[in-house]
Amino acid sequence: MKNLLFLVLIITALTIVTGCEKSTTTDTLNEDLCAGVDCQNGGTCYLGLCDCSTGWTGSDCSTQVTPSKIQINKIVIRDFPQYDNGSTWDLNSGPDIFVKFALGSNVIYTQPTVFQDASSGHSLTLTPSQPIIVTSPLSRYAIYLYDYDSGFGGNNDYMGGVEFNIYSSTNNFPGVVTASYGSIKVDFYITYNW
Ligand SMILES: [Ca+2]
Ligand SMILES: [Ca+2]
Repeated sequence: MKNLLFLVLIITALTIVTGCEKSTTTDTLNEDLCAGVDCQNGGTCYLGLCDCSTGWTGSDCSTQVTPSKIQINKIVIRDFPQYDNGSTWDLNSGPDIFVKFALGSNVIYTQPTVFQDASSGHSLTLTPSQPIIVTSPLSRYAIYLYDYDSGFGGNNDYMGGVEFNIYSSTNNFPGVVTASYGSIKVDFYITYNW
């Protein structure tokens, strides 16, 4: 009988604890403290403070965290100069385009193949075998276009280039960044790492 009473007491105690779980003091406090707190960019409020998603910081998660690196997974050349001072790039055919990606004079990537006899109006899509890594997102990088004539390191026609910002602290981390200048237009498909 004593044992049975003890068991009943335990069950009663458990029921009270379980019953209280849905509305603890913390929940009420959390609701109070989080009233009017608007956490941006997927952040969640806990006890009045925002717990931000990766890549965001600040009291309301509206400040970007500068990525430690940006990966370029794909490059699409949407437009390029049609003529070399009024002449065609090659005698009887379109340019054989390849690109270089650089930081200042430091070439980070040289396309190992060419887009043979490219014609305007058609996008040229380049998917590097390994993503190109940008390690200094706030620096200005550059894309250069060449018409292949006699070897990747040899005498090629320089078609033009663009220096551009691949990242800015207020750009909301777009998946595609466009570098354009004159008749050059190149899209970079990128992902971010922190
Ligand atoms: Ca040429
Ligand atoms: Ca050609």
